[in-house]
Amino acid sequence: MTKPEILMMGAYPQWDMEDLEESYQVHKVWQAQDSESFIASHAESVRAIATRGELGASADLMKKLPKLEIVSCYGVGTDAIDLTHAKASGIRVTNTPDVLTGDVADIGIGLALSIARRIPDAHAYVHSGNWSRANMGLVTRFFGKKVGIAGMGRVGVATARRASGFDCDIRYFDVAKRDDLPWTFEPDLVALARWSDFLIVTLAGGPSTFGVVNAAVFEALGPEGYLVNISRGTTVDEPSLLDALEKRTIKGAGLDVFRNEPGIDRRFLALDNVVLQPHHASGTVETRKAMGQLVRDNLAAHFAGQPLVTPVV
Ligand code: 8YV
Repeated sequence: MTKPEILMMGAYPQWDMEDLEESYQVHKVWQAQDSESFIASHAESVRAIATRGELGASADLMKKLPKLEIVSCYGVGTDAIDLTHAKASGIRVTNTPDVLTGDVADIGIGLALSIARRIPDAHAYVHSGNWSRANMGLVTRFFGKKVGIAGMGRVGVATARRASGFDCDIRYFDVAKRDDLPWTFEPDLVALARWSDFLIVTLAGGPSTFGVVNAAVFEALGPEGYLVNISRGTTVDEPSLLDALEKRTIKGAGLDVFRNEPGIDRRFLALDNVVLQPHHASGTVETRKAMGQLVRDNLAAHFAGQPLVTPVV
């Protein structure tokens, strides 16, 4: 039997690649000299796209593949996939929810601790030999502080639970109050920022959240406030964030995501009040194994005519 053909937009770990190549004919876009002509040369036979959260699949790409049946995304965020086009064209879409929630929430708390307690600076301080000359300057406490969570989806809930373990007071912003949760709902993001010592952004990406964490939010967060972003770079108005960090109208930021990845704005690199991560919140071996398995399970279910495991569309 001939193997179904898959267009892969970016690499997965070796264990996933080996597994996929056993069941499918895999066309690797990222290895092509000229991706346009590479895609065109396989357009008539590709039945699935395997992509990653940040790479997505545009309507343009899908339109080039007349036999396309399914887009399987290695990541929970589908904001870079044109779901409207997929739905209208009968193309199924799957993602990898739940399996990455804990890791992303861990990094939300990890970034809050890292920026407030200045853990990377402390590490550099010990390395530099300065410790024998003087003690490092004092830092800011995290436990017991006011933590505002913007976006009370799976990652927001997991982050709030973790912050509760640090005896933090928690409030959250979202489109609606959730009656199943014990924390205080705040329908106004600026008001949440004004109340918060730490504002942790866990919103889904996409047009409805584009740039909502803006200059007014930073002004409300104030010179003692910290921002943590583990959502998408698109949710934050980045020039305003950079201004606030440079002018120290907020105290600092812990960031896993950016507007332009991996070529982030170079202004970030000159700052001493940030901790930066390379969009790696879900990047543990354990979670990435589970994400890859879910991508493969969805593809296998589709080609076996079975219900999809985690359908989006
Ligand atoms: C991944 C993500 O880093 O789940 C998402 O939406 O952005 C991340 O978990 C990414 O999809 C892997 O490349």
